[in-house]
This record gives sequence, structure tokens and C-alpha cells, in this order.
Amino acid sequence: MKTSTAFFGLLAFIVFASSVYGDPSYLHTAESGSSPGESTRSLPVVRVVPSNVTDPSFTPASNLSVRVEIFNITGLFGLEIELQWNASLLNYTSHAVKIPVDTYPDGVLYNPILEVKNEVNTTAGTYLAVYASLGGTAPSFNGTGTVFEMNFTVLEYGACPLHIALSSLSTRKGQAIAHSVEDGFFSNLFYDVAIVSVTPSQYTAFLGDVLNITVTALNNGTSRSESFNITSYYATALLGTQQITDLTPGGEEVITFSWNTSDVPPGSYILSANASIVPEEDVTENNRYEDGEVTLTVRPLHDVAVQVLTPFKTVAFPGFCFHLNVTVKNEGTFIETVNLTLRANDIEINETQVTLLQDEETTVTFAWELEDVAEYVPYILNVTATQLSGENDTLDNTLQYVGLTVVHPGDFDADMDVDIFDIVLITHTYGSQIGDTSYEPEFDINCDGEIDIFDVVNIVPYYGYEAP
Ligand SMILES: [Ca+2]
Ligand SMILES: [Ca+2]
Ligand SMILES: [Ca+2]
Ligand SMILES: [Ca+2]
Repeated sequence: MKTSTAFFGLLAFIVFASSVYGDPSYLHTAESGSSPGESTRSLPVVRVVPSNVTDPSFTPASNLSVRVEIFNITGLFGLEIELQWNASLLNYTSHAVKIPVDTYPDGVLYNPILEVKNEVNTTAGTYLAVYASLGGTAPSFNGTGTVFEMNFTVLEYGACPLHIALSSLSTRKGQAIAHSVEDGFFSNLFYDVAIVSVTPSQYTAFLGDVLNITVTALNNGTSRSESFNITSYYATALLGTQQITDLTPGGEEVITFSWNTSDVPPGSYILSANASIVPEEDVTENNRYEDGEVTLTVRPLHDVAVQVLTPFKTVAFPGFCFHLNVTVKNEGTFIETVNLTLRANDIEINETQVTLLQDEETTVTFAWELEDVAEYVPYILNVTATQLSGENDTLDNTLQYVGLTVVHPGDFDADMDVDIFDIVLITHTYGSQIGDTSYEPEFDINCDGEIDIFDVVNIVPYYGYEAP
């Protein structure tokens, strides 16, 4: 405050050395004669205009101009104002003092003027203006006016106050005029991350395909390396989250998400990616990016399966009825005409054809009269659906049944004769029909669904047989 003391000493000298010009306005500083509320509102202000320059378009090498004005002053005769800035961010280029108002209509103070200090310190980042009107002929200044303008070149990205470090306002009599001070602020910092593309490896795919989703993220800011998360979605479902670390200003990073569509229902999905908001981020609308639609459909498939083999009976007689139920299903996506072949011990017995819609299953019956088959040997039955054109899954096209025994007619207990024990067995089921608990298909010799006299009559001719 050495400057200030010196200044006011000087000013007092000037004031007393002069005849009073008859300007009593200094008596009415804003503080006197007003209620506290009004005084606060109407207090003169020393301020930086514009007060807040927060604008990323002030890139390095841009020019910045601010001015310091005194607002709503009454009875101003002398002033001492110092402005401070960050010299590593703002490089002083020039300034213009707007004193006196006789020369600068937008300025302050009247002629004659004494310039006491007009000093720029470019390394410290300060400018000091000390001016006073000379007593006698100069009137006091009332109203609002600019004291000086400062011109800078922006050196880098950053922020700093434009600080009014000193401000003393004096009346003609060397009395301080109460006032408030409003610093300015400059910032060209810009924080912004963005997603700039979301690209799938394909826009149409079959369920089960694995797609790559490529996401490009950008540090659109100027002032800081950024670390943030990228989360990607198909429709509203989460695809994954990955982290980007220390992406430099202006830098771009491409990351890939793998999308396994096996468990995804068929349909169309809009892809998107979202970058988490970084501290003080200026623009957030660009943190989300949406791509077009990816359409997933069921992969076209040819596939039939033989699912169930059910023999009508497990003990059968040569020359008598026997049949086998076969359940076959179309597991593909096309209408299929399927050839089914029944084999017994690898010898083809019978063949049939069935047409099935997608997902349709049906049961067909193979009849086999057991003509000229050997007795008392095990039979392995299998049914094969002929491989369809384009069918890959053929493991399910064949089904085997093991457990059929062919015996001499009437030898129900398969002990190589037909005797009273065999007859007794059929009598246990006599009179039953399909659906009854006592019904056993082995004894339904003519396969008509009931066990009656016709079945018994069928085997009577074989009574007394003994295998050689
Ligand atoms: Ca952003
Ligand atoms: Ca198959
Ligand atoms: Ca027997
Ligand atoms: Ca019968």
C-alpha cells in the first residue's frame, strides 16, 4: 500500500493547493444519506468488463480485450487502480488509458490531468494506473466511464482471474470514496469427450452370429487428457463397458465390443454407445451416439430328427403282425419331405415318406410282418431319416431300438417250446383290451387291440412245438 499512501498524500497536496471548484458532490458519496439497502445497491463499482470470459474459442494466439470501468461514481477526482493477470496465460500487448473524458468521451476524470503512474509489468502480469485531476479548473467526474483498456494475446489453455488488486478512488478533498470491486475471469478451458461412431461388422445377421461393434471415442477437449467409460447397448440391453485411459486432447480411440447374438431374440436392434461425463464437461449431448439397426433373423436350417421308437410288442412271432411307432420332428426352418427307413439288423425292412412344417412333429407307424425271419436271435431295429440337402446335424437322424425277440409262434416265455406254461401266460390276459392294466400286447397275436379267442386260436396249432 505504499503506492496508495504516496498517491493520497500527493492528491491531498493538489487539493489543498487549489481553490475549491465548488463541486460539493464528494459530500454525497453513495454511502451518505441512504438506507443500508440502497447504499449497497447504489455503491460505485470498479469492475472488469466483460466480467466473465469463459469461452473455448479463445484458442492460443487469439486476442483478448477487457476494460476496467468505474460505474456510477460521484465526485471522482483521483484514482489508483491495479489490474493483475496470469502472465503465463495472457501476454500483454497494449493498453489504452481513457483519461481524461475531455479527450475520451467514454473515459473518466477531467482535464487538467496529472499522470502519476502508468506502469505495465509484463512478467508479473500487472498494470497500475494512478491519475488525478488537478484542482482549480477541473470538475469532479460523475457517472460511469472506462479507466483503461487492456489487450492481451492468449498464450495457452487455462483460466485466471483478472483481478483488481488495488482500487482507491478519491474526492477532490482527498477522501476515499467507498465502492465495491468486481474482478473479471478468463477461461478458455474446454472439456469434452464424444462418441463419434458406432459401427457393427454387419447390419443383418443370423442368431448365433458374433458381431463386432466398433466404437470410436474422441477427446474433443483442449485442456486435459481424459479417462472415461464407454458403455454400449443393443436397444436398451447392455452389451458391455470398456475403459478409456488418458486420451490426450484431440485424440481418438477405437474400441471393439463383441456381440454374441446366441441368446438374443430375433428382431431389429439399434446400437448405441455412451461415454461417461468427465468433470466440468462442457458438451454432453455428444456423449451418446446411436447407429442404425441391426436385424437378427433365425438362421435357415435343414434338420430333421427321429425322436422316439416304440415297438408295439417286444416278443414277436414270424409271420404275425408287428409294428413300430416312430416320432419324427422337423427341427429346421423349411418345410421338409422326409424319407424314413426301418432296418432290422441292418436289413432294410420298410420305407415311408412324411412332410413336416417348421417345428412340426408326427408319429408314423411301420408295419413289419416278420416274414422269413430267423427265430431266437436278437434284433436291433433302427429308423433313419435320410439326410436332407443342406442338413448338417445328422446325429439325430437315426434312432435305434434294442430288445425285440422273435420266437416260435406261441412260445411266449421264449424257452424254445410251446407248452402249457405258454398257454397259461395268455390266459392271464384273456379278455383284456388296450387301456386295461392286464392287457399285454405280446399276447395280442393279431394286433387288434384285444386279447380274445381269436388270439388263442392263432397259437393252438403250435402247441407241442419244441425247437430242434
Ligand atoms: Ca461430450
Ligand atoms: Ca438331423
Ligand atoms: Ca415256451
Ligand atoms: Ca387280438
